[in-house]
Amino acid sequence: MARLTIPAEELVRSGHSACPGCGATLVMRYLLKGVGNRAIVTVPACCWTVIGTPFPTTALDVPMLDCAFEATGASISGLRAAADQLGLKDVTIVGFAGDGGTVDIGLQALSGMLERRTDGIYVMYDNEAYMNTGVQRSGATPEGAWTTTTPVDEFSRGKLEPKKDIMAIVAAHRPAYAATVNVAFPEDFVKKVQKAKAIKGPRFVHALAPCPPGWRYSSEKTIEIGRLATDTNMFPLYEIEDGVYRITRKLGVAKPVRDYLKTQGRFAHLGETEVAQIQAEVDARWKRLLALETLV
Ligand SMILES: Cc1ncc(C[n+]2csc(CCOP(=O)(O)OP(=O)(O)O)c2C)c(N)n1
Ligand code: SF4
Repeated sequence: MARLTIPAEELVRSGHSACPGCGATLVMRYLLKGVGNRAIVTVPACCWTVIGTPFPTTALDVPMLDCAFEATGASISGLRAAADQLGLKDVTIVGFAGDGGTVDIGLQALSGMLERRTDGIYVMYDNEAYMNTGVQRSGATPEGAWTTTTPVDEFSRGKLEPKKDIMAIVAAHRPAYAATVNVAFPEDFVKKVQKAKAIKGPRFVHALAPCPPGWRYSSEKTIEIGRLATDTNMFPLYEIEDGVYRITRKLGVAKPVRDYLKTQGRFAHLGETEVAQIQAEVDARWKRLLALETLV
């Protein structure tokens, strides 16, 4: 019989209201498998408030606090202080926010939490747009992607600006631990969360969360597309521990980014020149990451 490498306990219940194939739901599932049931999760306005709390029920078997859109980092610090006052030392405080709520509106609160050295884990699930309000571009939307605010028509070719590098912003705060994870690699995901749990201080997890309606693909393809994101180096897997970088999935030869882009309707308009530009940027970012790994 195959040996289970990730905990069997489920802390996300069935009957939630996510779309079929939702990567963000898998992020919460694997996160809680790694953290365990002594956790309090604070969630700002995003898809997950809708997924997790169809009134009068909850999809989580741990307490969940609904905070304001911009406040996740502050909410983590407040919950940690309250838990400490109550002597709840074994409780892990987790913030769980979307990319819009993190790289844009919540950036100041995240920076404050990291700078205060709050003992908590901030998880950003990255579906690369403001999905809950109808697929508007966020700072984390990749270059070239169609969204409702970066349309594809005679005047526009999708998003013009590159994806904001949240890991670099977080790394500049010298967190105790930071890691990228991907729902297509659950063992790596849960292992990193377990590691984060065991470390004290501010920790950050950047989780890729494919989104069928927002990325315009059929819902059964979530894992296949997630794998391609990492295997083309679009979304590399690595961790930063005390400032030291370690790449956790390195390929001999990465697949071409074209293989990833062609799986999703949001990139369907891109021509050969635009794909080549994206490939060049991915190659440059990968080279930089390899260089960072050699710095100690
Ligand atoms: C201050 C404020 N502005 C706008 C909103 C409306 N709003 C609710 S959810 C949301 C989108 C959230 O996007 P993201 O953080 O990327 O999470 P996702 O919806 O993609 O899961 C917005 C704009 C709000 N709740 N509060
Ligand atoms: S819109 Fe995307 S992130 Fe939101 S529930 Fe649906 S699949 Fe999940």
